[in-house]
Amino acid sequence: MKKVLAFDFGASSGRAMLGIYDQGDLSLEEVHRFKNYPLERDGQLFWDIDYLFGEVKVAIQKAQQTHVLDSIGVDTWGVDFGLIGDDGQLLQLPRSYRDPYTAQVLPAVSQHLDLQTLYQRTGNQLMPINTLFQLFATQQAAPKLVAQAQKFLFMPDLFNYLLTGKLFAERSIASTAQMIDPRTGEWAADILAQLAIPQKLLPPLVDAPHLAGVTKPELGFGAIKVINVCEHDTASAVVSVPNNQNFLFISCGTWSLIGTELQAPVITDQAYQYNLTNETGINRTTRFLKNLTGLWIIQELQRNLAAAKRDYSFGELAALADQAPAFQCLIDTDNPLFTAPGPMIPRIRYFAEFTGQTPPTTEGEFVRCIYESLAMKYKLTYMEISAAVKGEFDAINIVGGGSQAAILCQMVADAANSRVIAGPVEATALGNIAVQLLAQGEFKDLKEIRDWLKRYSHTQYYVPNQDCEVWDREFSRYQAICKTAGVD
Ligand code: LFR
Repeated sequence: MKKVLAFDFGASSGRAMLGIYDQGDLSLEEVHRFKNYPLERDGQLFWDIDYLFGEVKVAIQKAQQTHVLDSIGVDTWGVDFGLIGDDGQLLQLPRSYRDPYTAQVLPAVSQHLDLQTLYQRTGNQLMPINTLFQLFATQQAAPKLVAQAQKFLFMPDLFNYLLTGKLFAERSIASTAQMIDPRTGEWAADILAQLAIPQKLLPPLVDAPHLAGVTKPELGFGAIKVINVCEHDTASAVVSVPNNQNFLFISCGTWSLIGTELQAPVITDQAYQYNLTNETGINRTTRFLKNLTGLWIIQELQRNLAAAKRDYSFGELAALADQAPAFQCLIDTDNPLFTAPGPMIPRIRYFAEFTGQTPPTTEGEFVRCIYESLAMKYKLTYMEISAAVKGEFDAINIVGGGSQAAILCQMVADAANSRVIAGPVEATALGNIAVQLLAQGEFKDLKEIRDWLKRYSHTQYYVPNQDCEVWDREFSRYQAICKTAGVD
């Protein structure tokens, strides 16, 4: 029997999931959940690291009250990092990518290097939030700070460092940075040189699963192994796609990551034009994908409504959307208008009016508008990815929280005219746990993990219905709307 603890830091909460694995049976228990909103100081957004590490310690204590832990693994979203000084301490709170401080960074970077060459070198979709751009913006605003730094650490590696005192960069999280050459899997040091970012900042790269170290004695937990799992939450989620065939995955949480798993990166002009990214997964596979906005707008809408004393669960919001008329209003869910936290209703109204549509009025209409727009975006991206890899997919696997939204899963089946396999919901935590179990020798390889997940995880199937033609028709209108709005 093995007992492992998986930490997953998401956009609104962090969680510690205890996995107890015994010969093919897994019991999964949330031992601790805590808030994870960015800390606002002087109009800037940061990771509240002392509070969060405090919660990590509480979670370990709670788990240890009744269990002897075999290992711990941490995953978070990509790109964010902390800077460590010569004394081994954080130099300042890590910035949150939700802070729009990099919004204008691409033109500034393009003064130093050609952006298409940067894509060719790193294979990463050019998103202003990427680590390279955050580092560049930090260096521009605070050169002394970067000069004082001894290392930079991605967020999960930072938590591992606080636990073990060891400094590493796990490859899946590092592959979100725009700083890795995906052909070799090593740092693209020349890129950093061109931006005058010191190479001494780069920690050694490791592949999951890797033993980062054991918990420091002064923490009082004894020596628990800390494993570098696939520390990028999306990489962990893709580990647990319960399919060993040719799948398109949608990891649907706050973000939607839509893509496929390949043996080598695809870095072509077409992939560049579609803004498709090459990230690294388990066994150095390529996650060839696009980062899209996911449930974020609905999550914010739910928060906005709750603040106005109108509390709805996701299920209730989906039920309202189900009652609302189809295809009234469509938005581009990736329009920058929707990126920052804040009131979504006026933003959707503004978008609708700007693109000559009648804005939604009821809550159900707003939610339906978001779900339909997401499904349209997935359809578009499905087409782009198929074109870029010159192939079709056997099925779409939706994993993560969004796989619970039957309304969305059916829309995706209809929009893409494809079979949809939905689940597991807990994909990220399961991927984190499975890779810890791989480290403990409980699984032989990725195939064995996925075969086990096929049996273990609860999945739902959706097949396209007759609405496919309507979706095709509405798709042209959607594309025209996006064009008017100026993105895609
Ligand atoms: C999902 C995710 C995406 C990444 C975005 C920002 O949580 O990790 O994969 O692009 O967050 O880091």
